[in-house]
Order: sequence, then C-alpha cells, then structure tokens
Amino acid sequence: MFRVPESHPRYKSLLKREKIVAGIEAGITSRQGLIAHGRGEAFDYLIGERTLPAAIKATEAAAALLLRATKPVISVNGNVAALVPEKVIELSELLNAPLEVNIFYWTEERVRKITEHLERHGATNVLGANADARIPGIEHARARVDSNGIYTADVVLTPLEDGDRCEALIAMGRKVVTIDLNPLSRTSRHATVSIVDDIERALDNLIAILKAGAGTVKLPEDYDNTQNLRTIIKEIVERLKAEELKE
Ligand code: PTJ
Repeated sequence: MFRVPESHPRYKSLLKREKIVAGIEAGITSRQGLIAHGRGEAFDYLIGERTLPAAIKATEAAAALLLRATKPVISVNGNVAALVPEKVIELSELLNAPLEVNIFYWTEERVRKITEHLERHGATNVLGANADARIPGIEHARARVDSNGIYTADVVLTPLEDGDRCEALIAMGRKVVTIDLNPLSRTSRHATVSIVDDIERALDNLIAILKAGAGTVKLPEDYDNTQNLRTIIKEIVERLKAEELKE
C-alpha cells in the first residue's frame, strides 16, 4: 500500500482509498467498488466526515433491532471486506451472527478470496460459497444466498448495498439494516433502519453501543426511518449553510 503520512490533513480518507486499491489488487474488491467509494466520499464531504446526531439515533435503533433478532446475518461485499474486515468480524462475534459473502459483481474466485481474507482476519463462520437459495424478484447475482444464512435470517445487515436486494428482502418479510452515506439511495429509503454514516464510523458506534448493553431507542415503537432520513438531510443542509458563511 502507498504509505500515507499520518500528519496529512486527509490521512483517514486517503488510507481508506489505499484499502480499496489494495482490495482490488488482492482480487477482493471489484473495480466498480472504486466508483462506489468515490460516491460515498462525496457524500461524506457534505456530511462533514463525522457522525450526524440523527445517524447516532439510527445506529441505536439498529443495535436494538439486531439484539432482538433471532437470526441476524451480516452481508459482506468487496468494499466492506477491504475497508473493515476486523470490525465486521467483531460485530459478528458480538451478535453471534454469521458473515455471508454476497456480491453484485459475482465471480466464484472473488467469493473465495473474500472468504479467505475474512478467515485470515479470524472469522470462523463465513457463509456464501455454497449459495443454494435465491431471493425471489432479483435477476442478478445478489439473489444467490445461503439457505442457512440470509435466506432464513429475520434481520439482515447489508452495508454499502446497491438497491434492489433491500426491497426484495423487505418484500420477503425481513428487516434490513443498512449503512450508506447516501440518504437518498433506494437502499436508504427502503431499509427498516438506515445508518447514514461512513462504514468505519458506523461500525465503531454500533459495536460501542452493543458493548454498552443498550441504546435509548426501542424498536419499533419509537423509530421511523423516513423521519430519520428527513432529519439527516436537514442536518446536512444546516451544515452546508453554516459553511457558506465562513470565509
Ligand atoms: O463487491 P460487490 O461486487 O458486491 O460490489 C460492491 C459495490 C459497492 C461496488 C456495489 O454494491 C455497488 O455498485 O454499490 P452502489 O450502487 O455504488 O452503492 C453503494 C453505496 O454505498 C452508495 O450509495 C455509496 O454512497 C455508499 N458508500 C460507499 N462507500 C461508503 C458508503 N457508505 C458508507 N461508507 C462508505 N465507506
């Protein structure tokens, strides 16, 4: 990896880029993953590269939903595997939930490489290589899921998702938690709980909330995803207006 000096004002952001590039070189991340990452970066710039108050509320709701789940599953794609392997493994241990490799730009080789990458980082329960079931209503490879994993899960965490699988899972009666910096994406709008935050920050917060034992949000009584997304958009607009005033 290109060595980014820690003193660089954009150190964290540049390091994430390096992880995505390394993921591509290792055959884990798709080349399209670079474009997806760039879109995420652009939203993060508007957000101010910090966790918005409404995103904390969403993260607490996600923690409540995942803790209440009888069979939670964490979906992992090429970007997630490159950026936060240790964090998804820690989350999977805290929730006793399997990781399932589920990718849009599917190749058998990439599924194997992502699985091995997660196992090298210590994961012991990685599904996806023997995807033997199909999510109805999806024509692309994301439909391929494990009958012991996403197919029979009650709550699925799908970070950095590309849209229609979230809708299809909801149509199957599943609850979906997503992490997506774009509050306007189809995934964000259709999920049960959308955390509009960078994956690294969101997982750090989620893990801290789970370790602390509880959040303040008790789903489903006091959580409304659409309302939370509206608040997120207001918080972004307020930040942009405040920036406008600075010289
Ligand atoms: O590994 P594969 O084959 O499954 O492909 C993965 C990608 C991400 C390439 C694929 O799912 C895709 O094309 O996704 P999209 O449609 O670009 O959507 C990804 C979403 O993730 C976008 O809305 C981005 O804003 C968001 N995003 C990107 N980077 C981050 C992010 N959200 C949170 N944290 C990030 N670091």
